Amino acid sequence: MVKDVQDRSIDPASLEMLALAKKAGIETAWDRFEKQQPQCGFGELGLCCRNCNMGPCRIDPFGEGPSKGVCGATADIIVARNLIRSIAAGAAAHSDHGRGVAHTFKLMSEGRAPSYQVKDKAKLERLMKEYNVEDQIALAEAIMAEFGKQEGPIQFTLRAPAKRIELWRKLGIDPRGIDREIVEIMHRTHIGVDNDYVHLILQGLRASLADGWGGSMIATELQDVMFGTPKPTFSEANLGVLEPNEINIIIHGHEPLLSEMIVAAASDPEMVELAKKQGAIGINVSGMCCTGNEVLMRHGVPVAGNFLQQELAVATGAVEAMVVDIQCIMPAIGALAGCFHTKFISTSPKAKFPGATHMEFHEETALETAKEIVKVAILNYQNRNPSKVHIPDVKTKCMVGFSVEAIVGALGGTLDPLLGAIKSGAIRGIGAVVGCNNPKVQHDFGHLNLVKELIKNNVLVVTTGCNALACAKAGLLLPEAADLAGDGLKGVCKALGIPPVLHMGSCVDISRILVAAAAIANALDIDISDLPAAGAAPEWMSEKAVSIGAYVVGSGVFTVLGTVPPVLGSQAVAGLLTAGAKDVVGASFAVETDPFKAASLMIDHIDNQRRKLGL
Ligand code: BF8
Repeated sequence: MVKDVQDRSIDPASLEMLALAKKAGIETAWDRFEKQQPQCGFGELGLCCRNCNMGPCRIDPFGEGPSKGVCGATADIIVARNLIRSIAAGAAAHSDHGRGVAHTFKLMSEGRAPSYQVKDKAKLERLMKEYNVEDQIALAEAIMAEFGKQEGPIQFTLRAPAKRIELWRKLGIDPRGIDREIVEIMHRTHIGVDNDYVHLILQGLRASLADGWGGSMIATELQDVMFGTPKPTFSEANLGVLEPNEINIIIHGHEPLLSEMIVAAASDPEMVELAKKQGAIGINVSGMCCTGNEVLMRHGVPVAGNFLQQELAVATGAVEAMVVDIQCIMPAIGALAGCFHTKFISTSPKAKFPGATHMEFHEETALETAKEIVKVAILNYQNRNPSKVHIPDVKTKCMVGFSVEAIVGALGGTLDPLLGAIKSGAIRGIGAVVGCNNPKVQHDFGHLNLVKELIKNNVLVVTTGCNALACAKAGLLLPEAADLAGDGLKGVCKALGIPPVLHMGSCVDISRILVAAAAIANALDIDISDLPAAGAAPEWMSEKAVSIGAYVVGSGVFTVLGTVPPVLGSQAVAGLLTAGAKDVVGASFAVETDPFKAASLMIDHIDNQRRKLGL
């Protein structure tokens, strides 16, 4: 547990704001985390069951108290059920995002969402070919139908190597429709249904695969079609991107359906003119969390920070509006915004918050609503209290936007240079480092130290989500960061002019990493589980991260978790996840809270894989 304010983060902008927050008596997630100590020991071990009203039941981990719930459920059953319910929630969140994007794509294709257009025609055509349909509306219908498919396969799973698909089929975890798998988790974890922990975990993997190769991949692909496939571009990251003399609008959440429109509305000359009339020199839109990643990589919109910085951004006193949609938005923002002039604006029909002004966003009238929101922010500038404004002078340049297409482009149109560098050992392997912040870990400490260790050891890092933002703030997304890499990786980066850490986007864009892994495995004619690659989520906290971890392992990639998942109450479940899974899906989890040791685990795994491949 982090006690001293100066130990809460390693990010200088955050430390500056944390000191200010302490002085001003502003409460943050770190303070609330401390007030929660000690956290429930049964919950931490996954041993609390609330699935029926004979409970809540809890199992005594020391063997002195109850060893079964009222229905007779053991620790193994309770831990497995709790875990896969988290997977269901995480998969639902990603996939509902994907569904929202697919719905908008359908409305756009039918001419009912005029604010949206096709920006990547080539990708649209590739998708139509993949789905074997003749027109855009048929594609939209086929993709919408994926969610409720009663029988498999879902189309994008066919992108996986043939050996992986065969394995999924053999294990009975080749996913059907996303909704189907999530409902089946909720059914099987109801009292008195599925009480075999292995069988439960397999269903968890199946639903997670429907997320990674289904809901998340649908989100990524259709976002690229509507908003453009990211290309390398430069921008800036950290709280210092807020401008003292401009209207600051922060877009926070996940769906670019909203953030794209806010970005467009804010550059409307009418809006800029109105901002000037209010005495501001312009409108400054910046991002937060994954929607920040979306507009960062497509438009170079600067990003104010990652998950644990959302309250610190409001505490700068310089934010006219924080506009949010879904996921990872702290309900605490409402009360905090009330201490400043900041308008906290919720927009999703699915997500309301105490203290927020709700300006509901619908695809049919997207740009109009975005303009109304921007106007509210502009008119709020006059309420800013200059004596409360404190913007840390900390921001860092970053190079972002490495979609798979962009990586292949940077390599000269083929994966061959990358394969050659892996074979020669110049690149030892690939590390996918992703995920959240969590006050259980010193903010950004896990992310940055793990990534730096990997690149120092010639492991090329691909990153998304809040890890990507931590790397952006620390300068690791710049080509110059190659100087921190081992000689082999440094040489490759310098020759190609790329950073040693490639920003691949938001958390749904981990689907890009799956596509890249499948393409590399296919090129080498091996399964994903044979690749010299490993994954990590050093500071994970969300249920989406649980689903991600499950589909990454289910796809064959060894993954190290930096915070302890609530499974240690069952030795059987913990053993299955950290060892037994290797014999089932060819990959397993490790839990390691020390990022340096986590890097060693990943590097050892990569070296083992290389040996097995004869490299
Ligand atoms: O989807 S990494 S804190 S912002 S859950 Fe949330 Fe975690 Fe950040 Fe994006 Ni992902």
